[in-house]
Amino acid sequence: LLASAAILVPAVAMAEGETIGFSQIGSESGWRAAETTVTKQQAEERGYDLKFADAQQKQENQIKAIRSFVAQGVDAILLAPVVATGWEEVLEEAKDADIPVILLDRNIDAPEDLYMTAVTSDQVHEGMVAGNWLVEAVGDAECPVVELQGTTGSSPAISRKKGFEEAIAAADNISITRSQTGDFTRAQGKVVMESFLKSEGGENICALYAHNDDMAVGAIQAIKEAGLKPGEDIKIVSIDSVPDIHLAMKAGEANATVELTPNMAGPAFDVLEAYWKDGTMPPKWIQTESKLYTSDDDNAAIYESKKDLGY
Ligand code: GZL
Repeated sequence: LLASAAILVPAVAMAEGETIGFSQIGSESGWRAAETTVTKQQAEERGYDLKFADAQQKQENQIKAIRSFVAQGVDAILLAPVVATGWEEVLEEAKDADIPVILLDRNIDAPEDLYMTAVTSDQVHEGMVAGNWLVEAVGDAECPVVELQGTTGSSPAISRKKGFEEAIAAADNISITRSQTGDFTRAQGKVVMESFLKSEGGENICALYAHNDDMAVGAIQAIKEAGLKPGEDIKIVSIDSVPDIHLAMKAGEANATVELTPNMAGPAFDVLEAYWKDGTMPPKWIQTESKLYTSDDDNAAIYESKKDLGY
């Protein structure tokens, strides 16, 4: 006897064909351009329909984008939050719509139930790695440091400052004499470094700590235009490991960088697929690796390995 025809119900909602909204900060740095490239590639490979929104580094544009994604009824939202505060209201709306939100590359000050997980590096650790490198590099020589901070109010700017200061705290010969935001951009990094050189005098600056490589690359230009040798007269340590900082290190114009992977979307999509498959919930933090590179490394080879990744 033929049993009544089984009604084939998909056992699980397949990830294929899901619609995902991505609220991206902008393209302020080479690193972020690479993150966007990788995210789009990953979505393509996994068969997602990715709705991409570039906020031009404005939180209100990110909030508008999230509201639009909720109205469209997307299956998940990726958010790279430009600053750490001001997200509760709009993330409550996503939660009420049962749309999982995953944070990419930055953290927020909000109740953990408002996002599924955060895929980020340990940004305090990144600052400590940079500070520890400088402590090693200068020994007991007097070393006044200038600091180019990331975007004001962003989690990397807050945490990378904290970690660096912890690392140099015990070194009486190392102190931060000037600190100002360069908003993670090359252009601002150059402008602010020019003001540091003018106010301090290049001969009174031993090192630059930049919260990302793009600001360091801008500062290198300013240091050269001031007639000084970046990487020698002024040591330079920064974060991201973008291709151009490896070119600078190869030329002896920068000294160290802490690598940040642009592939935050891969782990994010993996946990979404696990959730859609059987309801598995990820931990609240998925930490990406941080690796120190210096001018002693084979920077030509590292540049070649990164130059086509969309930076
Ligand atoms: C850090 C990330 C930072 C990069 C910068 O996780 O948010 O934002 O270090 C980018 O290059 O602007």
